[in-house]
Amino acid sequence: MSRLTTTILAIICVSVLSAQVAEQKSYGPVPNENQLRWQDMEMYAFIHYSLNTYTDQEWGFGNEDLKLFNPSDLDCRQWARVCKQAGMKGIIFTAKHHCGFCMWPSAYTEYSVKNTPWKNGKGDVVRELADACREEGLNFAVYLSPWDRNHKDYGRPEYVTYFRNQLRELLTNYGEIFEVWFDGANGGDGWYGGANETRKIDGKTYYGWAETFRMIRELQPKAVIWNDGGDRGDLRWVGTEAGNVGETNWSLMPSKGDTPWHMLHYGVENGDVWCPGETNTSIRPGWFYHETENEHVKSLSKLMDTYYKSVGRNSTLLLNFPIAPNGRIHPNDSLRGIAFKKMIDEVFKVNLAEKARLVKEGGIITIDFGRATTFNRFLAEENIAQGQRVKKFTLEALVDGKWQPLKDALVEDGKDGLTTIGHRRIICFPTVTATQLRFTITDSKAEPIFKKVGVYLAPELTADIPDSGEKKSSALHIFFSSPTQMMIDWDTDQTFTTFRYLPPQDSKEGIITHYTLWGSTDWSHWTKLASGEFSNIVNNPIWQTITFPATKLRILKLDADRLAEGTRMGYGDIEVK
Ligand code: FUL
Repeated sequence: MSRLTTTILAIICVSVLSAQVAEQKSYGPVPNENQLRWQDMEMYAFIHYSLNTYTDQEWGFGNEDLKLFNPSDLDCRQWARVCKQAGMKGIIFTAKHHCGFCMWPSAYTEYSVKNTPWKNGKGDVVRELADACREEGLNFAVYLSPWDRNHKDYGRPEYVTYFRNQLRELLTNYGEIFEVWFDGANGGDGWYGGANETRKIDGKTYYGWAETFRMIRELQPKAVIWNDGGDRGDLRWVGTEAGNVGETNWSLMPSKGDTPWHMLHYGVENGDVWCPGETNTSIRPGWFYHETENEHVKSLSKLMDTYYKSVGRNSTLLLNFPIAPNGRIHPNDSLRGIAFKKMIDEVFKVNLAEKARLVKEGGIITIDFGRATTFNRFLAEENIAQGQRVKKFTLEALVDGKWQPLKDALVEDGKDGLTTIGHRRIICFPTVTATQLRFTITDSKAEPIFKKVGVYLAPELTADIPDSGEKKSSALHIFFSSPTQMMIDWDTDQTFTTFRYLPPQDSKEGIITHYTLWGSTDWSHWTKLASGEFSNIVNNPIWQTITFPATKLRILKLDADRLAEGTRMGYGDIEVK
């Protein structure tokens, strides 16, 4: 063999070997710069404000009167200040919700602020908010609903052009945009320029997302794109609006194909694209402001629970603050938001691991405090720029000379919750006093690379007032005259003004989306009390309140005009007042 041949062979052998090593080390996709910057924001606000604020609705039908929009005290600076003090790093604003009303004077529609009495039609809420965010050092982003219940062409190709034109306005006229939020919700029916009908579209093909995404990349190269399936954007919805992502949360997804709920909620361990989860929820039950919810702003313990189940599970938190009819964030929401940030700071003020001795042997990190130390939170962060590598770990505390296993107390179904880590994983457990804490990586895609390990003692928070467990409906005589008709009867005439419906909580089967409510004193003459839609009830299955003029009646009849799924109406609870 000549010298040259030997050298070539050697080169081939070395490259084969290094290819094998590289293969062993490969751990899948990694985030790009935009995704990294976005993930580091951790918490940012949603702001829901539209004509719905003035009609007490969650979804407008598309024909709401423009005269309704005339806030007395609209102050975007107040929104930005509140959000900043609540620890939010940016704001995503509902520039257009499903009703089609534009919060900026779009050149492409008459259904916008330009035809409202507010500032004699010269106002632009998107501009005021974008400016306020910049002044407060917050990032700014837009929500643009693809579903438009106002537009006459919705469902036809012309609408997609209209949608892109609007998006172009938002992406060119308001400075840097950090995220573009499209909403997957679509209830079908709408006003549609007076047609008043149901229009079905195929969400995967109708909007031509690939072309829209190209336009976003060109106009806002630093923005991340939200999506809930279909074409992969840069981040994903986590399949619920309740404020939690799966305790196992991979930032990976398959680049093609459908994304059933479990993929959205838990990510996909061996997915081939980086597509991290964003947990969105509201500080109140609804997304829009409703006076009846002023006393139902989420408690501090509920918000902390949300923080642990989002930011503490390798997700970001998108927390919604609705705007009240006067044009400001209600004091109950702002106070709670600010208290939330103060509590996060309090919990993570002192990292007990900093003063401890850290010993790393193989996949085991032992944190030796040197003396009995009391704690109840553990935090770990992987350097996600190098991928999400850890698959499983254990945590043990050395208490009175014995190692005791710890598990995530927020995971309800018997699992220990000690799986992936990613950007940040926080494990909450009952307060323990121990001299050492042992963190063992038991399974990993490749050598884990940590950015931070922390141990904390969080103050005890009074839990939410526990539900008595008793259903409000247990006091009622309820029966069904058909699978879609519920009757409630009383022995004597009663005067009522309110009917409340809690949908089934564990499945979409039987959830009523459209209803008619009737009352009678004699079983034969029925007065229609109300009819309508429980909007967004599937994604956000909270109590729904129907109010009607005070009426004397003995029997109530609820017709389920449309169900989300199934053929038999269901309920979690019912209240009549
Ligand atoms: C949902 C919408 O239908 C709600 O109204 C709200 O905007 C929420 C953030 O997304 O899917």
